[in-house]
Amino acid sequence: MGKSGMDAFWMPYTANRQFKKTPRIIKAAEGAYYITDDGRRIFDGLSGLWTTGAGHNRLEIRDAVAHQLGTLDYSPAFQFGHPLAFELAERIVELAPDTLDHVFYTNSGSECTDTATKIARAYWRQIGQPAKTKIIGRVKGYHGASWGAISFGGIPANKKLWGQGVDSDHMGHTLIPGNEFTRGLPQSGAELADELESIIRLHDASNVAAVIVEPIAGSAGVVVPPAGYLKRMREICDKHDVLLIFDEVITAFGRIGDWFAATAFDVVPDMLNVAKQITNGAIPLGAVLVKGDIYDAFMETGGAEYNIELPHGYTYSSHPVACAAGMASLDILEKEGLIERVAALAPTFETKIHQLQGSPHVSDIRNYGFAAGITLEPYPGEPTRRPMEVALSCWEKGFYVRYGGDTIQLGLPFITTEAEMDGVINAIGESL
Ligand code: PXG
Repeated sequence: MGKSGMDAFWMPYTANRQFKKTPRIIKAAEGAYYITDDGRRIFDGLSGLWTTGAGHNRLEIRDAVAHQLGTLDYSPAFQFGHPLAFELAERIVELAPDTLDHVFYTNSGSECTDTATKIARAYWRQIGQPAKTKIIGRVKGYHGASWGAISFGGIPANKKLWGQGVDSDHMGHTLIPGNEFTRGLPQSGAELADELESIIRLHDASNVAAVIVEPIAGSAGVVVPPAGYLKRMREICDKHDVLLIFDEVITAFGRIGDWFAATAFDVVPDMLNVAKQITNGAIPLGAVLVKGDIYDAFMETGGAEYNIELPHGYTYSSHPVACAAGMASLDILEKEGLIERVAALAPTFETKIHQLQGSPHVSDIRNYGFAAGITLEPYPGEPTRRPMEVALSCWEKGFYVRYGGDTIQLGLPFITTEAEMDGVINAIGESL
C-alpha cells in the first residue's frame, strides 16, 4: 500500500497532489445526493458527470442488471449476438430521427468518437474516395481522450502533451462578444458556420471526411449554438459531401428537454454519438447511430457474404449487462416523463441561474435545458484557479458543481426540485 493508502491510484483528469492532501471521498448515493465518507449529504449538481439524470441508485436499473448477471453475464461480441442488444438498438432507432436507423455499440464517448470518425473515413474509401480523410472539429470541442478525440478536440490543455495525432483541422467556437448572458439560443452568430466552408475550401472537399461537433458543447462550459448555426452547417456539409457527426454524449436522452439535440434543433446528422445517460451512468455504454445509406454502402461493398464489412469493435461492445441497464434507463425516462419534466422546468432554471448576473467575477452565463455554464473572470495569470475555488467552496457547503477552464458548470438531475435549484445557485452566489 502507498504512504497514505492513496498513492497507488493515479486519478484521471485530477490534480492528484492536491486531491491526496484534501481528499473528497464519495461513499454512497441516493436520488440527487451523494453521501461522503464523513456522512455529509451533497447535492449532485452535475448528475455525476452528466450521466445520472434520473437520480442515483435506481432500483429498476439495479434489478435489471442483477437479473442480467444471473441470466447471461457476458457473451462474445463478435460473430455472435444476444437478444437485448437487438432490442435496445431497435428502441434507440425508434426514438432517433428517421434516417439514423443503425446502432454501433461502444463503451464510452471516446470510443464513439473513434468509431464515428473511423466509419466516416472507411465509408469514403469504400465508395471510391480514399483521399477524404481529414476530420474537422472546433476550438473548445471535447470528444474524449482517445487519439482521435484529442486531435480534432479543441481544448488546449488536453492536446499539449501529445504532439501529432490524427489528420484534422478546427473551426472557431461560437462564444462571440455581444452574446454574453443570452438566455437559451443566441440570436446572432449563425454565420459563424460559414467558416466550415472556408476550411473545406482550404483543404479541398476531396480531402475532408467529416466534421464533428457537440450541438451544445459541454466540457467547455455549456456553449449554446446560435439559432440557425447547426442548420447552416448541415447545408454546407451537403453541398460539399462532408459527413456531419453530432457528439450528443451529453445532450442525448433528456439533458436539453428532448431525446436528442438533433430532434430539438431539427438538424439531422449522418452519425450521432450517445453514451452517459443511456444507462443513467450505472454501467458503461455508448453507441453511434448511423444513417442507413452509410450502413448500406458497407454491406454493398463488403464482398463475399462471409466477409466482415467493418473490421472494428470492442470486447465489450453490446455488453449484455450494459444493454440491460440501457433498457431500464430508457424505461425510467419514459415512464416518469423526465424529459418532459426537464422541458417544463427549463424556463424556471433559466430565470434562476441568470440571477447570478451581477455577482462578483461573473462575465457570462449560458443555459439550455438542465445545463448551464458560468464564465468567471480569471485571477491575473491563473486562468483556472477561481472556478476551482468556487467549486470547492460549494462542496464545503454541500453542493457538487463542475469546474473546468474558466467556467463553473451545472447539469442538474432531471428530478431536481425548484428548492434544490435555489440551493445550488445560492451556494454558487455565496461562494463567489
Ligand atoms: N464527447 C463528449 C461531448 C463528452 O462530453 C466524451 C465525448 C468522452 O466520453 P468518455 O465516456 O470517453 O469520457 C465526453 C465526456 C465535464 C466532463 O466536466 C465531461 C465529460 C467527461 C468528463 C468531464 O464536462 N464528457
